Amino acid sequence: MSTSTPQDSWQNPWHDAWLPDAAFRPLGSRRVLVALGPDAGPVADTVVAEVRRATRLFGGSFTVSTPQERADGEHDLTLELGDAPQVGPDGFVLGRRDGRAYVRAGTAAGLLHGLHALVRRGEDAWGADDDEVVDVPASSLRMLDHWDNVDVHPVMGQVERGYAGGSLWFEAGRVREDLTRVAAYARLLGSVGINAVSLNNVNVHRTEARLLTDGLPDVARLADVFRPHGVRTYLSVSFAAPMTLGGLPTSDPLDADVQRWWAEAADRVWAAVPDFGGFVVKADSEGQPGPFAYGRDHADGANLLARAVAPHGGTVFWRAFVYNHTQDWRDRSTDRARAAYDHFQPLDGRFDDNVVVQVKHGPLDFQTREAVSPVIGAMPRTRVAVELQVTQEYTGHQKHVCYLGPWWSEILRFPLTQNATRTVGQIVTGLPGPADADDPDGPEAAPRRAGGVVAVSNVGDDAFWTGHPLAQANLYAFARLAWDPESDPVALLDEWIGLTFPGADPHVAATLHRLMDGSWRTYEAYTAPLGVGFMVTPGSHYGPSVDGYEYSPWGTYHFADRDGIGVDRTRATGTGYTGQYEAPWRDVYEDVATCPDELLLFFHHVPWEHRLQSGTTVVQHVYDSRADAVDEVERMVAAWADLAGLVDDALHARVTERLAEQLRSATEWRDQVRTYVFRKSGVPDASGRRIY
Ligand code: GCW
Repeated sequence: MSTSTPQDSWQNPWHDAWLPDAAFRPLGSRRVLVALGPDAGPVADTVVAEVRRATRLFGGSFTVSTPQERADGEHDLTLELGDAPQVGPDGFVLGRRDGRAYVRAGTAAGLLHGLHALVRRGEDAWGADDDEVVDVPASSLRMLDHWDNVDVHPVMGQVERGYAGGSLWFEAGRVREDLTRVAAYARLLGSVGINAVSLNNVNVHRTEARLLTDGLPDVARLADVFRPHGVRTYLSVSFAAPMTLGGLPTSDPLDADVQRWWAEAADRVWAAVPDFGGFVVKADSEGQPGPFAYGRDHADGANLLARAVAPHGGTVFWRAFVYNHTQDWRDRSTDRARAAYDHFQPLDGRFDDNVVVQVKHGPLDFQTREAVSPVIGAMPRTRVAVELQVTQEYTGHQKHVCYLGPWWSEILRFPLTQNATRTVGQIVTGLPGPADADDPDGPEAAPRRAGGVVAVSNVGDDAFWTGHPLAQANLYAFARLAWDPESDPVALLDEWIGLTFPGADPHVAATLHRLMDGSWRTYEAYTAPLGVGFMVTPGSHYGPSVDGYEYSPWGTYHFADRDGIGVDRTRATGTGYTGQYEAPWRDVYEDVATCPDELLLFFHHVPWEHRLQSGTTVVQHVYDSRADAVDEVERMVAAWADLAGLVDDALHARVTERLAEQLRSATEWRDQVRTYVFRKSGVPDASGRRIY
């Protein structure tokens, strides 16, 4: 049994995540030449610092030279900044020739990414000569949004929907003095190619708004910490800022004073942070101010900010999460799922080029299972980004093991538009799709529409970064999928395991894989069934409350009664939501016979004894899958217990504690959902398992 404390086994009071020293051993024991031009900049300094650190730790050596000097001396690896037009601003070439490895890039950021790609390959990077790999990110924008509050919010705390302690940078009303930990975070992000962070909550409270004014020196300090890792800084702003900060009587986007106020605000921000990225905006959503107050639409609102930031090369990320959160549950015609499309699709073509419409991946709100949002494919004349949620708001609050890579991969690979021939990943990254030749805007249109891949971060000042140590894999997988939406989420899981637990007993890697690989489906199987969503405790969104949102102004009902369950979103008899999709999905989802089982209750209201494509009935599916999933959690608990002494003690203890809560919570879900369904339907469980 290992007796080490975290402080013994980690270099810092926080966990090393996927960058433990041991992962650098293959690189650090080699002779490395870093060939840079003069004044290569802060990211190049990071490359040098990484190599210096690794070679000092593991006995290798390194030289920094200009490209002209590079022939001198014997080297095992050359990291070279030079001409590499084929890899764009972030990519790199990696290969091995005549027994030597090399990484070449046209920018320091590309070189940094190449260095880490080499680290990820471990000893394999040092084997026989290999074909050259050209690795270019699919998306030029790979962004994490942080819902961090400057002040501790009375309900939401320091980080809204944060399950990993406080904010890494804000503490009790201000930016922390000591940003050492932020630098460690920036290093983690840079190592997996994240290149943008938004610092503050999209729900902008009064103190956050001040980041735009007297908070700017602090924003600049944070930008200084992120910059050496190739990460640009963004801020969430309030649409009402001209009034709350500027003292103007209005925030009307067509008002000249308002326009001037934003232009001056942008001037101040870029004066403080010359490479600032831009603004993220949640407007007319869940109580946030927006253009509707002035009878204007979201294009008017977004373009107001876009024109203010355009002279600086800035971008506005305008969120499409707009719906009526004060609806009446008695009103059967209002469907929250329709809202984003109804608001935004008619505006296609009206947004300025430096506006990105940021769309949640599903039409509701980051549920465990939702249909893919039709908005993503419905705006061919608009730059669109997809927004994923790494923080586990609806997927177990980082108390449950829930590896989300497979879910995001399904979303990114989903063929949404143009008769199902362009995937979400292709739309948001601009990667060519098979339908480009038929594109009404011409084959070159796809890249113009690319808005990027964005997610809500799951980190905090917790020693493990993410509360649940295994939730680090979600941050890792998101970043890697943002780089390449086609990557295999199972391979990414193994990559993460290999880096985070280097040199571990093979039993450790196998157990981690076994615990995490299917964990999203297990979570789905003990929570809300067949895509119906919600059924969570209102407010916290943790734990079961089957009718929690059934009579609520927020929408999202399941309509269970003695005869059946589900939401009729068909064109024929329901809310018409299926009509927001292009063919074939508008028909696939419309027909109960072709609608995939996992989304059946999202699209249809069916009798309890409706037979699924799987052959079982809805009611029996609910009974069986909930019970089987809890059995699986029991096996997960046992498998983890078996790793005691084989992984870091503190990490083992933390996961053990979380798994105990997962088992308790999953059992509660199982029993409440099964019992609810039995009481409504009166249909007994054919398996004879206990119902309360
Ligand atoms: O999922 C909901 C959350 C809110 C969040 C909102 C949003 C930041 O419950 O906490 O607010 O979505 O995405 O804007």
